[in-house]
Amino acid sequence: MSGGTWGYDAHNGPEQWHKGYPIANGDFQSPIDIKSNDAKSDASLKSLSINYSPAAIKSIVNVGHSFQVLSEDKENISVVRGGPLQGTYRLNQFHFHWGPTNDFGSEHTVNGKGYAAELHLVHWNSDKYGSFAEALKNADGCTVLTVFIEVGKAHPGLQKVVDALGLIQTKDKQATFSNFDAASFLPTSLDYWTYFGSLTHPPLLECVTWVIFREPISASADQINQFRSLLSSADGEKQCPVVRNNRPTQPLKGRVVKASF
Ligand code: 3UG
Ligand code: ZN
Repeated sequence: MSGGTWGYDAHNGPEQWHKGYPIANGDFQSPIDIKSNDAKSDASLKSLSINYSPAAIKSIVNVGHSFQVLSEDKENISVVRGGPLQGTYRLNQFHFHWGPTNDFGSEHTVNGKGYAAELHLVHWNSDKYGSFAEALKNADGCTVLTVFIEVGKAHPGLQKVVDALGLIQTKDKQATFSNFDAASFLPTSLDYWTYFGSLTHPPLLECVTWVIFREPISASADQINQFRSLLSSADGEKQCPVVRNNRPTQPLKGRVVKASF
């Protein structure tokens, strides 16, 4: 990674990240393989309460290795509470992870099986911390609601996102993206697994209560294919598509995954 920045290629990818970010070899890294038979069913886990406001969604931005849809960071208008969480966590952004083909693009796996893509709805603990940046430095700082995506019927909500990708083809481009219902991405059942882990790319901070929905949602092959049309290159540079942005699974190191069901 010397002289450059991290990415997902051989020279700057997940196997190299530990050189700039030693926590890559830490005890609470993500993603993981969820072994469903080892997950501990926990009757005390409450159900999740998710309240998203379409008015909170503001913009879509190309961050080079991926794209993000940003939510209003100033007020608790889109939040998650309950489940394994203490207090209120505010939506900051959502983004996706994908792979070179739709056979395997997710970060988390279930019993060794990957999905075509994975959605991360990223939230921070706005009861305890003053900003997302501050929350990242704390074990109870963040929660990421995670939805697996399988190939099937086209997803109407995702189509609005895919249509906006044309406006942010190159790195650092931003576009207005508003009045979007992030709740349209939630599966019918809110049964979930939960465990403590990290951000899945640098800075890899161990600040995330992961909440992973058991039931996947569907998107069409064409919708997922269009993620790979995003460019990691800036305007005027040699065009370089984001072929993949998924980290392989990391050692569990004694952690116990809990199941809400
Ligand atoms: C994330 C995730 C982040 C990050 C990351 F916000 F949501 S993930 O959901 N894939 O675990 C960040 F690295 F991996 N950050 C937060 C990126 C840099 C700024 C702080
Ligand atoms: Zn992510």
